[in-house]
Amino acid sequence: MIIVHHLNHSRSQRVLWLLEELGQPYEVKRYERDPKTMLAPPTLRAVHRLGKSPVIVDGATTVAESGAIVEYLVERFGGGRLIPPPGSAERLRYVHWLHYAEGSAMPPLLLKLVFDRIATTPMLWPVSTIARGIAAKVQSTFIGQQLKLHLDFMESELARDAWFAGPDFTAADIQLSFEAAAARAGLDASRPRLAAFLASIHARPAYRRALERGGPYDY
Ligand SMILES: N[C@@H](CCC(=O)N[C@@H](CS)C(=O)NCC(=O)O)C(=O)O
Repeated sequence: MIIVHHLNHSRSQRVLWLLEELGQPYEVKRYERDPKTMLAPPTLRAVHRLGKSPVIVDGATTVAESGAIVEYLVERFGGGRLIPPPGSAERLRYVHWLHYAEGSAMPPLLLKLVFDRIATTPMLWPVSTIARGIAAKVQSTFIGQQLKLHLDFMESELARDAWFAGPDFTAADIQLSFEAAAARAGLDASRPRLAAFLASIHARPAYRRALERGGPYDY
């Protein structure tokens, strides 16, 4: 039985969802973020030295990093499902999106989260004024532009097909489902295809089952 080491409000929700899509039984071991630091508890380090989620354990095999977990599960249990055929144009797109999610889209989203927090964390004057000034400058000169670039890119790519890799739903769509983060970055009516993508994934029975297994999810 696969064990998913699942942190609340985190990327490991993707892994639960993928396992539900594959119909593969799994056990969820839950971890709660520290409410102040939002970090994972130190107990997660006993599973993998980085102490981050997701991590899965499949018998003697431990796999960390959500993209690697997706590749592992699709190869081991997919039987050709949720991945385009080898050698196809869709397969290359699939590989691109699988890496793009963490490699390109996530860094500006994470920066936004950090700098939003700097702007709202109570601090003594004059540190608060300086910190908020720097945060606002970084947001306006770098983060905002980068997020727009990526959201525009994703929106335009969805003009070709309803799903990222092609006409069929794949595990790359699961890897790209950091919906709350995307919403924080300004996902509104001006990006109808991304909004439709989110509505489509939310309607999938496997997505809903995974939410029931994983608990509260705001990521
Ligand atoms: N690139 C890694 C990121 C892993 C990661 O940073 N996970 C977050 C949750 S979304 C985490 O464990 N945060 C708590 C911590 O860093 O202590 C992946 O895709 O798995």
